[in-house]
Amino acid sequence: MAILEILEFPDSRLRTKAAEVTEVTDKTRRVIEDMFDTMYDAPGIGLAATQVDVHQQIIVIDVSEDKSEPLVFINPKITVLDGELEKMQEGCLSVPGFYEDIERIEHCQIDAIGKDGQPFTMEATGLLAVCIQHEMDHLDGKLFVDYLSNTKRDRIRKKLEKQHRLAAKA
Ligand code: GNR
Ligand code: NI
Repeated sequence: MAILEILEFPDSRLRTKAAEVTEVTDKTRRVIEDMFDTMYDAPGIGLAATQVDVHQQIIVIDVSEDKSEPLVFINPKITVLDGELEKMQEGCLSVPGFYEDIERIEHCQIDAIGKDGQPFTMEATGLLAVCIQHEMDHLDGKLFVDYLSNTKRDRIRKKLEKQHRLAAKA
């Protein structure tokens, strides 16, 4: 059991583009275990490796009520199944304390590799679809605040920078 440090906006490491995983090894599975520990502890419904400063295309998600449905997506690819957009309030463990409405694709298909190294396909709607898109953005160096106005994003950045300064002094 290892809880990893979650990088926070505006940390420039969150802008790193994750590399494809070329082979799923025991080391990959150890990172995945630590990511689940970190996500459940936070608590959150998803976590991208980028957020724990591991720049490989790995996502963990659990959107179930009782935290009983862990999902792993390695090298995920998204296909839009329905162009419709849905607006949902999003938060992010890397932008703690801020919540904003973001539009995402409502219905998509994900092709990925599982922790066993086997490719699989999954259809997603609702919160799961939103969460997958949010996590895939992280792998691409993108954050939900990037969809907001510059004014709003700057306000969030300044508040978090102030918190980080205060935390560093304590
Ligand atoms: O825990 C999280 N909740 C959430 C809610 C709405 C839309 C996306 C998310 S993901 C977030 C955890 C996180 O930051 N993952 O990167
Ligand atoms: Ni996030």
